[in-house]
Amino acid sequence: MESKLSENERIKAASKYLRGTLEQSLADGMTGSLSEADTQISKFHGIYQQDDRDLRQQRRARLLEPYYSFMLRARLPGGVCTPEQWLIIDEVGRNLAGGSLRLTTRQTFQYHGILKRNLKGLIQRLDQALIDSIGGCGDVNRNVCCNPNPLLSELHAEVYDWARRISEHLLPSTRAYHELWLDGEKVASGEDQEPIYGPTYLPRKFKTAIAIPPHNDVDVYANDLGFVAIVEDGRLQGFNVLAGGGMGSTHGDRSTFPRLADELGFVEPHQVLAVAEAVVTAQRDFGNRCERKHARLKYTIEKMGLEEFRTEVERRSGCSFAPARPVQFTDHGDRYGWVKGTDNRWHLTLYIENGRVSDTPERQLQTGLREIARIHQGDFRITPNQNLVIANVRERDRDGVEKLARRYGLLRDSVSVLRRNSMACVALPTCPLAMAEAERYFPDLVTEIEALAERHGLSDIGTVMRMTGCPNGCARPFLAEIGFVGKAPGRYNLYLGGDGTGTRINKLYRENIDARTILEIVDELFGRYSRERNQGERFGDYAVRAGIVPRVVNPARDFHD
Ligand code: SRM
Ligand code: SF4
Repeated sequence: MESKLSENERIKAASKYLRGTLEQSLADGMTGSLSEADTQISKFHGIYQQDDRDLRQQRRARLLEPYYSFMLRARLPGGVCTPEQWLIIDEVGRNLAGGSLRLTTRQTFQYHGILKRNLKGLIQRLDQALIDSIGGCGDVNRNVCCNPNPLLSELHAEVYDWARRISEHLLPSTRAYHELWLDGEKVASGEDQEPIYGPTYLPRKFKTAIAIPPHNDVDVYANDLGFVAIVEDGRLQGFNVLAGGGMGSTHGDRSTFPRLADELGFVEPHQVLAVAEAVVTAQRDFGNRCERKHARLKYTIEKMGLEEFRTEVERRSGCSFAPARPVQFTDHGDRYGWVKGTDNRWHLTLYIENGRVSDTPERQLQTGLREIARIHQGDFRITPNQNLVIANVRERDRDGVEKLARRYGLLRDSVSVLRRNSMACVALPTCPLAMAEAERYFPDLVTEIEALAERHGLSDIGTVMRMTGCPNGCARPFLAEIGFVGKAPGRYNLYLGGDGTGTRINKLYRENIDARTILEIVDELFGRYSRERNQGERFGDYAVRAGIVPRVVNPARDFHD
């Protein structure tokens, strides 16, 4: 029996290449929201309709419609922007959005709390900074991540250029964005074309990242499409291509699971765009368009089998994969403070707790970064761990940048390694899918875990801890050594056993536990770890070696067991 296409497929097909009825929805002053179908189409333009969940009940009781506002996610390949762009990004956040910025786990920034009437002006102002939000969300290729490692300056520039080119190559080509937001000339929708995507785009979101070993800050194995740079004698030889990674799952649903991407093989740089396009079109044609829960590339590969998928990509791209080259990753976090690149430029990585750029009574992060942008001659790089690098600072400008960073409290030397290696997703109050708090609660939990670490003589451990408000996995908790995943208000599933390099999926240890139980468990396990660990052994490796959790080898089979 043939299955029915999902509702999203009908909406995309009827959208006339992503126009939908957005023009009318935006003009409707009677509501702060868009029509139901337009809330799906707006995502392709980088826009999510949300409502403040803290206010839901109160407003319902007063018979008011939810407090609607919008989140906009920009496209910023490799997370790189200039100081001039930063100043506009900052200004837009203060004037047209909720006041602050949010750096994301995919190296871009989001605004929350944008009112419908301000959307167009906001997009136009960003356009003046040459920043767009096309494909920030939606069933297309999203922001392309790229290792921001400034140490290897020339190599970073070359690899970053590939991130930019892949992003451009896989952009939707519809003129809808220009027409709707930038007053571009109207094109009859029938004349639009999508040579790569076709009129119904992809079955589901699609993510691409490039890593430069030994650093895996981008968590390359969590992406639908990954490129691992192969460097010999300081020169880029090509890339190992990976396909089929992803984090999203549903509690208790064994047909969904996080998955590490598989190796397809090695290609030379000139083959990158053809291979990227072939992976995308194979997913376009073979992905599941009936059940969105099973529509990501990881499920397509599980169903087709890796060999058949590889052959399909080779056929479409005209490239033959050579055997993947051996690679070794050592970490998937950021390196903080000042470092000097191979070209003698300086780079300062700042810790930004959970990516939230705002002024607080303790530190004026937003103001400080604005002041730095006013004097900075290099660039800014958002990291895949929600932090920020003030990059390419000349020797003679270093003191000036450092002085401002100190004045506004941006250099948080006393922050523990544990906290620096932790991150949380947005969750409440804006995320409609959150089952529990993450960003607003995690810093407090980390404080309590820091105290436990200290009690057991583990103050210097850099255990990677991540929290999300639901199992969609936006802070990639299933790659953490300790992952907390929201189950219900105040309750989390606890996962253990990531390897600290983003190359092993962790395993459920306890389900649906509250903060008190979490702390009791961590206390006990840290005690055991401090007594029984081998020299240099990470907590996640210890948890697997000691049999606290089994090693997850095949998540499709044993993630939920
Ligand atoms: Fe995510 C949905 C926030 C990275 C997996 N994610 C959402 C939404 C848009 C909720 C929604 O659908 O309405 C969240 C908006 C919250 C808010 O109020 O801002 C949201 N995701 C985020 C961000 C902002 C988290 C953060 O704290 O930084 C990240 C934005 C990245 C970006 O700039 O593009 C973010 N999301 C991720 C990642 C990490 C990554 O890509 O490396 C993942 C796991 C990897 C993956 O895709 O498998 C991720 N987000 C999801 C999923 C599950 C997808 C799946 O295959 O099941 C959803 C839900 C969905 O798509 O249905 C989701
Ligand atoms: Fe929302 Fe869940 Fe993503 Fe957190 S992990 S931002 S709660 S969808």
